[in-house]
Amino acid sequence: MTVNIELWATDGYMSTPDGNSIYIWGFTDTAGKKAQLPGPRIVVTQGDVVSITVHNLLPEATSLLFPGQSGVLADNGTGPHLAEPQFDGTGNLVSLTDFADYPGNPGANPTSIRYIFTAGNPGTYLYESGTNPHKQVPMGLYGAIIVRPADYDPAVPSRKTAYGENTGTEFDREYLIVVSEIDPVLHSAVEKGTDYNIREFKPRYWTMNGRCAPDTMFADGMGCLSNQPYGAMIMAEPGEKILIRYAGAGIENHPLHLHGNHTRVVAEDGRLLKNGTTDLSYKRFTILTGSGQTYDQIFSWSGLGYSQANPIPTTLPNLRNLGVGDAGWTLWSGSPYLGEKGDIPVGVTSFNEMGEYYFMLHSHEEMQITNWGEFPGGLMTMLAIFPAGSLGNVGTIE
Ligand SMILES: [Cu+2]
Repeated sequence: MTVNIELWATDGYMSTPDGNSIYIWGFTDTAGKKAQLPGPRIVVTQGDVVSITVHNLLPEATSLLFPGQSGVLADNGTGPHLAEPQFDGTGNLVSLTDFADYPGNPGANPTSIRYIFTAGNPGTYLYESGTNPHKQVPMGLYGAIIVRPADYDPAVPSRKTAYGENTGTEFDREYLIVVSEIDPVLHSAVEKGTDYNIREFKPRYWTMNGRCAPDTMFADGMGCLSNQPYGAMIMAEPGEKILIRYAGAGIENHPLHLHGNHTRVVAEDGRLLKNGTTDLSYKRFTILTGSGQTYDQIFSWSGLGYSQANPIPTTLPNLRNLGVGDAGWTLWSGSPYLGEKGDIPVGVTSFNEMGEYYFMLHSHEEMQITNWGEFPGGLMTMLAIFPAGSLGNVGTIE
């Protein structure tokens, strides 16, 4: 089928947990709305003809590249043709692909452009600006595309997969984490129209789905983060297969790791690491999420053999030997048993809702877990293990 998507390239503001408000460029899929960070998630099915029209409201030309898609066509009113790099009259590269002009440009080229491609492979992909990308992508003109396999059927467990039936990529819940970084000096220079030397790019904030920790742990669609609609909290029940899709939309590489769990990378850049005879999928504790790359991982939390019959196969320390009184231990439920709450020492605030377990997921480059030098922040979120049967349809991307 044909999927028609309209995006407006416009500006807006993002919030950071330290009270800053940062000017961004980005996309919205609703006319008249401000830009969101990252751009709207695009979820299609393998074989779909995807038509994306970009309306440019920015003060300079912009465009979209679709890494991982082939045969992308562009149409700015003269009919579809193969999208290709654009040069000015003297042979200088002005854009890596066909672009939409900006309103008021005396050149009077169209300010809307349509891109068309067939989603050939399932997987996780980025879309991002191909015009002044060193500036426009960090400003926020990027987003992610999920392509479902052609036989995807969420009602049939063997066909609720990332890459198709019999590829070993079944999942119960899925999460998408798009990482990037922000140099506020660039954003303020673009807002004021002043010069900025990209060679002096020095990030002060790092984002998961456009948010800096601890905002990463807020739910989707929080009113206080109106232009940053996507949370990055991972929630699971024991034994479930959890699919985590990482996408690196920034310039830096980010070593992301999940405490207490190895994940299995089943695909990179939207390509399954397995064919009929060879399985190149691999287990990792830390995944160096490269700039421009995507990683699909599946793991299952079983907690040292946790089961209903054997809830905690370990010897518990005395309460006095636990660090629950210290700042930062506020996710302790008071009970070591999943789904139970117990007494908390006087003076300790517990944010634990129902006896769930928490594991941190963060960048192992320590500077990236700060907000303008202040720890904790940046590329950090949590995996929370909830009691069986308590999560409903949390972790469903549509
Ligand atoms: Cu760690």
